[in-house]
Amino acid sequence: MPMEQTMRWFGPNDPVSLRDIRQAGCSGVVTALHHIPVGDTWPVDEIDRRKAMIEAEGMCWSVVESCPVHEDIKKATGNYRQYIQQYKDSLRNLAQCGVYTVTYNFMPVMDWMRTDVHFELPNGARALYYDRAAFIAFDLFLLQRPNAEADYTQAEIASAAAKLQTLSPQQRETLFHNALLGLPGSDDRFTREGVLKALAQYAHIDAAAFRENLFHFLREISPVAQELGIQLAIHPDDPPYPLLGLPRIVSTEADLKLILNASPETANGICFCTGSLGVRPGNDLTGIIERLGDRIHFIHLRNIRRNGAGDFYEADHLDGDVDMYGVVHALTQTMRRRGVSLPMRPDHGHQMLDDLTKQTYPGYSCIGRLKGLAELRGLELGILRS
Ligand code: DNO
Repeated sequence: MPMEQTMRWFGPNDPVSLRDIRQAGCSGVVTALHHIPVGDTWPVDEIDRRKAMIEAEGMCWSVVESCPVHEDIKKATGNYRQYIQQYKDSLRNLAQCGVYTVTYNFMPVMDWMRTDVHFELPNGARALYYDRAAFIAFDLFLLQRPNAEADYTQAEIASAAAKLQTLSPQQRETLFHNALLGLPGSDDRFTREGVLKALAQYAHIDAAAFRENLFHFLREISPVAQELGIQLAIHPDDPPYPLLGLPRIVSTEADLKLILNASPETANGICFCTGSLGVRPGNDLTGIIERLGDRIHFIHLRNIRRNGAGDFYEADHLDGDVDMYGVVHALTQTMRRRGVSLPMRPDHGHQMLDDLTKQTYPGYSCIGRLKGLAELRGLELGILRS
């Protein structure tokens, strides 16, 4: 049984249309009600309307990505109890409409982080890039986060300073904006003041406290999800290590195990993202599938190429440091054992060909994802037939 092929759609304003996604070969769509403010309940009529749009193009709404978690829940402050209730209400409404897989993340303040969203590859296509020295330069010299120096070695600070010297004022501006790009699916950007304020609110929340906040949330929502038949899929940290002094607790296999053990329902599961987990050389991706595969509810397949300095770029789906053959092989075995077809989306793609002149969400132009999906589909078919 092959994986269910899906693509992410950012809704009616996405320059990539549902028809494009259908033509790419997808039967499922991954989307979210991005226009609903974070924390508000997703109403049934809005869910139904979105679902009808997808079905009108001959596909189904396979996965919600994301139903975002309000910062109050992450910090266990303010109105977090009410936000948890509202989260449960959104799950109830989704189940009522027949949408049963929900992805979310528990990264504080920001979601993914890249320093360059137009990194030019030798063939002229563009990819997303994380340059650690540039990121540190952003943190120390552009954001000027108080006490940031304490998080870095002298050598790191020196190479960040050297990096800054190579950047023109325009490039510094671009770096600043890239690092503060809003959540995917929104055009809002953080301001410097806004970020510093948001970061300061985590000053007293270390990894252990942050983990407790996640576990509390899970113990509240997992039983509800289980009863509704909803599968929750937590997305790993991207990149999978602490940034800007913030705790990150979904970065390793050990983290994932703690999360799965925190609430025993099978509804409490994982979005297995190879591009996020793969950035840490110590993460054994095929081993994670073998050991935690029963709780994988959604799959993001993406490749990355790292260097020894903590930099990485998003490589072709079948090229890079992630052993995509091994990953897809392990996934096919897990699905066979469980008797399920898990939804999979090619995560990100290069901006290439006609898309080079189009304005799309970073990582989510059409042609590069179509290429990735086609390659992955062929890889999987070959594995299934051999
Ligand atoms: C980036 C995405 C993430 C992901 C969220 C899930 O392209 O993979 O933004 O959607 O972290 O909550």
